[in-house]
Parts: sequence; C-alpha cells; structure tokens
Amino acid sequence: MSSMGEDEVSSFFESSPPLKKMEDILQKLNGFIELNSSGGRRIVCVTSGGTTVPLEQRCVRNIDNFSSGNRGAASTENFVKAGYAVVFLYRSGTCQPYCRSLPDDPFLECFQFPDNTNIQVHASHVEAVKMAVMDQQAAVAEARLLKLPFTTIYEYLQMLRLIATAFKDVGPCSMFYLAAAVSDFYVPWNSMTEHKIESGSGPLDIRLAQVPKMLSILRTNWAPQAFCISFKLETDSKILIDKATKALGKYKVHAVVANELSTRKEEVVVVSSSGNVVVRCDSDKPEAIVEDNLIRLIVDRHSTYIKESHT
Ligand code: PAZ
Repeated sequence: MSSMGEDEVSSFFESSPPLKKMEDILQKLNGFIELNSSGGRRIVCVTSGGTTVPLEQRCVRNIDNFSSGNRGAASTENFVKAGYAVVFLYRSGTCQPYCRSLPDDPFLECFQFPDNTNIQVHASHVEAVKMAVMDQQAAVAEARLLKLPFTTIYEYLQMLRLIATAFKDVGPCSMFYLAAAVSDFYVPWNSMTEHKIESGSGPLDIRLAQVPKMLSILRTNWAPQAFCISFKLETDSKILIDKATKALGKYKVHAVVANELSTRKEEVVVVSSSGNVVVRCDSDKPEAIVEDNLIRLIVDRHSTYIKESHT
C-alpha cells in the first residue's frame, strides 16, 4: 500500500475517539484465541451488520445502512458447525447467531405466564427457543463463540485492528470473513460538532470524507497470513462481478463474495483467482440457506490454503 494510504489510516486512528472498554475487549479476545489456537482449532472473525456514522460527538443523529446482520449470524452458525471458533464482531441490535428462527420480538411473543410464579414458552415457539438456547449455550460454553458489539465506524475499525493484530500469531489457521456493510464516508471526529446540530436555520450541508480503505493494511500489516474473504454489494447486477474482480486484485484478498441487494439471500458469486463460482441455497430443502453452501466452499478453500502454507 502507498504511504499515502498508510498515512490516512494512521490519521484516522489518531483522531478517533478512544475505544471504550478496550482492556476488557483485549482480555476476552486474547483468552479466546489462546484457548482455541492451543487446541489447534481454526479461528474466524465474522463481521456483521452495518456501521453508523455519527453527525455529532454527543451523538443524536447518525447515518446508517440497511444491513440486518442476517448473513453474519447465519455464517457464524455454519462456521461453528464446521469446527471453527468464531469472533463475531457485530453491530449492536442486529441479527444474532441461533436467533434467526425466533420471532422478531422474541420476549413478547415467545413467553406466557400461566400464573404469577411461572413462565412458559408458547407451544408454537418451543422448538425454536430450545434450539436457540441450547446451540448458543453450547457454542459459548465450548469457547467457540465470542461476541463483540460495535455501533460506529470508529468502534468497528478500531476493533477490527485489535482482532487482526491479535490473530497475527494464529497464522494461516485464522480467517477474516468481512460481511459487515462498512460506511464508505464519514464525518472526521475533529471536524464534527460537539452538540446536537441546531435545526430551524434552513438546509443542512455536511461534507463527508472518505473512510480510508483498511483492507490492504489488514492484508499486508495486521494479519498477513490470515485467509481473507471480503464482500461486495451492488444494486446494479451489471457492474457487480466487475467490481468484485477489481476488489480481488486491488486488496489481494483470497476471495470476494459478490451479492446483489435484492437477491442476496438466494445467490452469491464467489470471485477468486481460480474462477467465479455461483452459490445458491439447495432448492429441495425448505430450511436451506445460501450460507450452508457458501461456508462449505469457503472452509474447503481455507483447508487448501492451510495445506499450501505448510508446503
Ligand atoms: O446483513 P444482511 O444479511 O442484511 O446483508 C448482507 C450484506 C449484503 C451486508 C453482505 O453480504 C455484504 O455484501 N457485505 C458487504 C457490503 C459492502 O459492499 O459494503
């Protein structure tokens, strides 16, 4: 990466508000990595949901995006099933692993009180709640799942850097699966107003700066041996594959998962130097999701990468 790019990245971090509870995050992260890598388990960081861009330092308003976190949550479940330990870096309030089949407002819809001392799960939700609780508790108890929440672009990028740096010693057995929808534009902290933006004085002009691209620095400096999968979303299917192919070359990731907004739950294309593979969900299984086949493919590619790194 050019030193221009590195300078932008450094000044982004230098001017970011300090990450809250950094010591606590680092302690959890290092404990999780040590436990899993000493047992020879592969570790993946799955990023999920969208970052926000605050407009005020004492934030009242922000710019957000559409991402539900469904891809990241579903992928996490599949990675755990495939034997991985997952650091789930997710946007607060978005979809969680093992909760995808629960109703949107689980607490209000799932439970009932037959009397004042008992709480029961509605018969219609028993199976979904049982599976969610058991799978989530097993993943956490076996130290297979560490959940780390973020909200803003500042928190996300600082946490990604912490994780990547902590993954450095895991080498080729580590992976980044970057499904989060990360803001491309932001308001630099130093040029952001402290207090709530006043209304009543006409239209609001805000100048957004470009968020420095961190993928190259992740690949070259933070965790150069990690297997790295990035995502490309477009709304115009005509430019999708071209954009994904360009990202593959530019950021030197191992594959780019290309998806179009309206069909993202049915189909993705894995773009890599070995060609493009269309991945869909199995149409003969009603419960099937595209992530079942996607993660199978990514895990296979990761196995080949690990083998090749040892020769
Ligand atoms: O979070 P979700 O399931 O609603 O959507 C997933 C997705 C489209 C955010 C993800 O597949 C993706 O493409 N992430 C990268 C987006 C981007 O190009 O910034």
